[in-house]
Amino acid sequence: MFKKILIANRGEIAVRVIRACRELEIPSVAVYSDADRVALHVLKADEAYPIGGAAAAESYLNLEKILNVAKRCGADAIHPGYGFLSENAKFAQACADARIKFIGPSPPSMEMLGSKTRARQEMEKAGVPVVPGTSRGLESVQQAKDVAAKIGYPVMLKAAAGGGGKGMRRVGAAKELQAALEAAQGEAQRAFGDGELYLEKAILNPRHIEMQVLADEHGNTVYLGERECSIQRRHQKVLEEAPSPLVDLDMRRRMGEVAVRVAKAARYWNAGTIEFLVDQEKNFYFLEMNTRLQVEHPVTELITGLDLVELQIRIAAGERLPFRQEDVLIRGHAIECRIYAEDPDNNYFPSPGTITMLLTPAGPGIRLDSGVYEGWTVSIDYDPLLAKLVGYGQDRAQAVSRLVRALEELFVAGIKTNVGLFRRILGDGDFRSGKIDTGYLERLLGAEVGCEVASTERGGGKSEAANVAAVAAAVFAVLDATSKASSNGSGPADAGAGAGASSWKRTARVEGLM
Ligand code: MV4
Repeated sequence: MFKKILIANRGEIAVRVIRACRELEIPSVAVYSDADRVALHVLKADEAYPIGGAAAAESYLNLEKILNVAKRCGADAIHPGYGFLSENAKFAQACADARIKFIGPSPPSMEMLGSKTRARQEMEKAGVPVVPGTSRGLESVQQAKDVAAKIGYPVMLKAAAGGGGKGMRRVGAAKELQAALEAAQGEAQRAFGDGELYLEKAILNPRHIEMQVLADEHGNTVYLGERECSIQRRHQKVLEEAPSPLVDLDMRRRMGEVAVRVAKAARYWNAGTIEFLVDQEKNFYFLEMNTRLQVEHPVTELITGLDLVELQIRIAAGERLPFRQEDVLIRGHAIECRIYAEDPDNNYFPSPGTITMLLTPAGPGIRLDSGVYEGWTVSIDYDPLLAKLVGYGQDRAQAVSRLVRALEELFVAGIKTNVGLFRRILGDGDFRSGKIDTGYLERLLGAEVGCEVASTERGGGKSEAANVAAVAAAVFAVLDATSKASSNGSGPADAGAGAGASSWKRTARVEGLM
């Protein structure tokens, strides 16, 4: 087993990895930027070292600084968490070159799956169902038109180096194709330094369902069930659950076996996630594989009883999987709410500031993976995820009631949060009956009165003025939060629409005490 693990990340996921290290009795090492000197992960780790400026490029993305700390403090493994360097094959290779174990897959696996066209080629070869389309970079407008005519419009243009919806475009007809190709190629070139594009048939109103896999370095691979991730906004997941209300035993087995085939085709090891698009007839298609631990891993942990981070560490240390596929049992239901420092009244823009009061939920079936504490100042430099509130129950209804109860217990003051959004989703009839697809959240928010930006977008062309106004409001929100940080004037964060009268009364009572 490792002697010391460095966590190349921050926030709730760094805290999550530190917890696993503690249980394994492995000393943990935090790294932190100038903005994170008193961050929760720094307070909780056994050792902590500064790595540079607040900008991620100067700290959490700086592979040399991180490797230098690892060498200096004697860490023999690095856990990358999610985001930052977690899917960077060059970083994984640099770790190997420094004889430090990267807790994740091999660099060649990461490279193969990082190129979406290469991944499609390999998966087609392996007999994995992929969305009809091209698996090589598009070479001309004419070629794109020929393929699109054959598979039928609408089609999606995607960046080979992209993923997660970045640089994606929907094309409804042949006459739009040339302009879309040129725009998408420029965008991909600027965003990823690689303009390669491919084309897929557009699946209408798809669901996004992903399968967790775990593989050891000795060729054993298992699937741990699916997660339903259809509740997203602008490619940002908001709420995830496991199992998916759509998936029955037979579908789970078929998707799981395909996921294992994907992992084996990529000679994959450690934890990974295979993303599928599911159409209205419940056909599923491979989309991409994420080569990291995901934000939403806790819902899988709750329904399987497994500790994914502990297993990641054991696998990286060369251990064999301690169970077989037939030993993996799925029991109960789990739902995760991603609590963000966002302003629901300002188009869910990041809303940094100091948390002046924090009351956290607990009790039966509640798990809170948090990266913040009362008094902590949420900065604008990073993703504004504060915590993940996860509800678990014997069935979906119990998971929902427990979450609703926990959301009532949660109280955050000083910053705005998206907590009110979860009250709406969990109380919504379509959600409760499992009628969700990737358009669900836009529909729910679009139906909201006074949601002007969203309704403008639904109407077609984006309003430049609305975007400019939103950016301006966000800038003012930041300036405002800074100027009155000590006046306690920013008020309760979670008393938004739908909170109900009792919540307002409670807010008044708590404020009266402060
Ligand atoms: C698609 C699609 C429809 N058809 N591909 C967006 C994220 C990226 N991983 C893939 N995405 C999509 N790819 C085809 N051929 C629709 C989406 C999509 C989506 C997917 C998952 C979750 C939310 C989404 C929201 C809009 C579009």
